[in-house]
Amino acid sequence: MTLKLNQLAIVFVAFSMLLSSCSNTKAEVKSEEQNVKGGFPFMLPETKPNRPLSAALERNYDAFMGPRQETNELFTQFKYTKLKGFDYNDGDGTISRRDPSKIIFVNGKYYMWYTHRETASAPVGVSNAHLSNDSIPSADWDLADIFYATSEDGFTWQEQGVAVPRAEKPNLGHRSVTTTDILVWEGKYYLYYQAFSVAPGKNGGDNCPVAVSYADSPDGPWTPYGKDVIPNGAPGEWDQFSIHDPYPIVHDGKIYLYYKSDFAKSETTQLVRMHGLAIADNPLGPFEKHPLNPIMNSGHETTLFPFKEGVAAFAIRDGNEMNTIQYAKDWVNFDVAANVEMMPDAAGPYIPDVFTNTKDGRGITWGISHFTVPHGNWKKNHAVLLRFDCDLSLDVHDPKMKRHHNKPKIQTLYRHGLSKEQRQRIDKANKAVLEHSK
Ligand code: AAL
Repeated sequence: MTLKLNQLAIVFVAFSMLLSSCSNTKAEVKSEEQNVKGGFPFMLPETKPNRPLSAALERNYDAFMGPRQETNELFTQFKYTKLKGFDYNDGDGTISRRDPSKIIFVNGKYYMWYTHRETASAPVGVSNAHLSNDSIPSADWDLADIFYATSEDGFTWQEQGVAVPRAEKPNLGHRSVTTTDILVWEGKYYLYYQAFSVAPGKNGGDNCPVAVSYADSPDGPWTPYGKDVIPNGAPGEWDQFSIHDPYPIVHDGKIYLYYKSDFAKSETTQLVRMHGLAIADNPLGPFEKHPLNPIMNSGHETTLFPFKEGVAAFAIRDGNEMNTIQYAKDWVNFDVAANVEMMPDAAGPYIPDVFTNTKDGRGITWGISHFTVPHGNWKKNHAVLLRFDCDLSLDVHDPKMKRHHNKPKIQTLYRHGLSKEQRQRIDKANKAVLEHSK
């Protein structure tokens, strides 16, 4: 018996020595192969070099579609153009247009839908919702209807009027219908939108479910389905109060509807915005919420487009990964694919293949977005629509859109100055330091 054990021990020691010599050999082999003489090459290899790399260089090749911003198809600059065709009463806050839908091209024209508010006075603000009433709006998107406009070139638009009006009291959406997006499915048109039955802010937050209306033509008439299709989450869940920015795309023969929710607000914590996904076989539901929700940890309004076999998404001004363009090969698990600047708010892109169930998304080059409080005067709070152009397309290569960064004017930085309290705190600290050094 002891003999057997000794033999086993010898075999074991021999085997582990062999192993370590192997792995060493492999590592030695690896570094030998990679032991490219000298430092990292001056000309940045377009493909990942076979040499030891730092985490940052590993990431530069693994996390991005190109090692340079120029060759990263999901990196772009954004360029903005003022639209023709919309009047805002000299920006006095009584007319607002915001949260545009995706754009579709039908019968030789571009169509878009958006939130339209025309009220006697400017909004009092979500935090002053108690001052709102049947004619005074709380938020900029309160007391609103869904309007639509058409265009031949995407720069000059003709406002066509109301598409989906507020519902009759007490029906869902009788207070305000907003933040809509379009789906084209089996030749019919569907508009999903936020349906408010209480002034935003009056029931503790910007709380609403999502409803839908349908039509045989983009010019309507639109028939309201009359009940919510993306309900709020169960009590205690992240999306229990708000389902915002419904954004349907066709994938895998189904409707993938992405949405935002505002949550985690408390006495001491600010709102968090994250995105979820709900999937259905039929535009009128039932929609099944994805068990991994939230599926994006950053962003505000939803903007997505099919890209290659996956989907790309904008993560604008909220969250640890804000100001990024993200990519999910499986349409669920997103990674940062580019860091960008001056992203369009509430962007509604023109996406030719968004309803084609494509397995090879070609990307986007333009769309319509909004800009809130354009004059910086909250007493005249409203939003305006504007056009954005970019190069997030596999079929366009515009070097001007791949420039590394925009240079803001110094006034922009000075306008973003310290508050009186912040300056007083610094002055007090400086004084203490001086006192101390005497
Ligand atoms: C927007 C969107 C939703 C919110 C409000 C109006 O930016 O996220 O629509 O409810 O703000």
